[in-house]
Amino acid sequence: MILPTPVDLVPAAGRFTLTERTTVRADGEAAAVADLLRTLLRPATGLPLAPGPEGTVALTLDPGERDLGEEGYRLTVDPFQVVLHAARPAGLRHAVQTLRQLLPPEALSATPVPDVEWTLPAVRITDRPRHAWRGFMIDTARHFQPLERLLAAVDRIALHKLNVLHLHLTDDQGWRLPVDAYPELTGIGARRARSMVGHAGSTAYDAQPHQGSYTKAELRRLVAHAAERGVTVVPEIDMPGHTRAALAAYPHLGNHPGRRLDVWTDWGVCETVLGVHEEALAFCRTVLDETMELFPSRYVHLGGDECPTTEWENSPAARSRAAELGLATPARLRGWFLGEVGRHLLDAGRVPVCWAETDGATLPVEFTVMPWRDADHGRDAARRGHDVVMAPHRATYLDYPQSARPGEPLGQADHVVDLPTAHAHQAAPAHWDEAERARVLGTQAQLWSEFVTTAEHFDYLAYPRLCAIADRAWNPASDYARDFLPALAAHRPRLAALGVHHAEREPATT
Ligand code: TNX
Repeated sequence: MILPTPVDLVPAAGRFTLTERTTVRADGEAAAVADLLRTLLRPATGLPLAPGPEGTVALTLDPGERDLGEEGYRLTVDPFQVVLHAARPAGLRHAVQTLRQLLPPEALSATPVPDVEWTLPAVRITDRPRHAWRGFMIDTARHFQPLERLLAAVDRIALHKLNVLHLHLTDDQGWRLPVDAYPELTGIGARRARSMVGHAGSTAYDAQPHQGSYTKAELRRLVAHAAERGVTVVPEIDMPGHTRAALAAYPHLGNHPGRRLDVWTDWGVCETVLGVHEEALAFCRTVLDETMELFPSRYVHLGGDECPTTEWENSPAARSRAAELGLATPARLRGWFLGEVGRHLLDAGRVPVCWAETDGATLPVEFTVMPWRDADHGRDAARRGHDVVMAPHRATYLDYPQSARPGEPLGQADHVVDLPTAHAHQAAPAHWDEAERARVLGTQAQLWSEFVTTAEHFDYLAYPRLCAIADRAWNPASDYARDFLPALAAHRPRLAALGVHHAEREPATT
């Protein structure tokens, strides 16, 4: 049983076994996907799966197969051959992930597994995703997430046929992106003296520094590793709020040039924001130029969330800027700021993305919007003509506890996102009209990392809820009890073979 659940799967009689002698036929662009198949199967199986024109495993591409679209595929297994077929390489990569899941779960192990027959059941699968954007956001700012964890995350999300890794790289508590023009962003901004223990507003702190940043070489490696697996890395540089770490490094970018700030050690929403002057705009453009050099993705995320406007309201310079621009109130400067910086991305041929906030009406229509508060903010944005990627916190925030059971580790406390809730989230809700639904690019899960300090906790929060979100984003017809839960039961040994520390129990269903 495959996860995400395929749209159409017909079991057939017989089976096919991969052996030392099995060869793989793949022409043109399919050859790179055959390499991926070898890379993924070799650690556990040791099988060479050598290229050969007569191969009984065939990867074929036919751009004329319009029905399969960008990411659809057909996978046919019979006793004589295995055929992976798609219109585009992205579809073939998904076929490879399905093939891996048809094998015994040990096939996903990172180390050799002796004495296993690498057998596939005969089957005919025709499959394609409901949504083009199926993402996972990782917050690398609140707690630094080492490169190895991100590389592993890419492997795992590709297994679940997710195709976007959204990297939240900067925030009040840390700046993780190297920028040559502003070296103190990581020199000063990547380290904080301590961390608040507990939720926002707590008065307890640990006594240890927290730090970390990536090198450009590491980020390039991540982008290449992801691309080979069909995953696009979308970088996020949060602005004009959530910039305290940058302001600790370069105070002149803020609203009080002479002030010395530390990298924030608290959780919650920080009052300190960028100024609305030319230096701050030039800073953002330069940072984005270096970001675009590292990340070829069409989409670049500008954050834009939770931007308190008190500093602007109290700043004569910001107030007069708002007046010059004809804005009704300095609070409108957020939309103006994002519009200015967004235009820089548009001029470079990229699409700006930002989190939806209540003043979203002032954003240029070219922005793609991510509603995170209320799902129906997505509907408002769609009506204004924005493309939308749904990320409503009540269904997609994996930093929320997954149950109210005693002993559940510390998470954002105000809500529980259990497995049925994560699975129930429809990115394009039935009560929206056709035109609104057509604006929905897809959906994604968010792992904010205030409380995520170890690989084990990261996995525990992500799995299996990410499996549920991936299933729903791929196959909207999948029923929780009838389709998803049995697929998850078959999938858990795969997670175990991958070394994922997944939450073991499903909540009781009634
Ligand atoms: C809200 S969602 C935030 C994050 C926090 C998260 C905690 C969003 C755009 N902003 O800064 O980490 O809540 O759940």
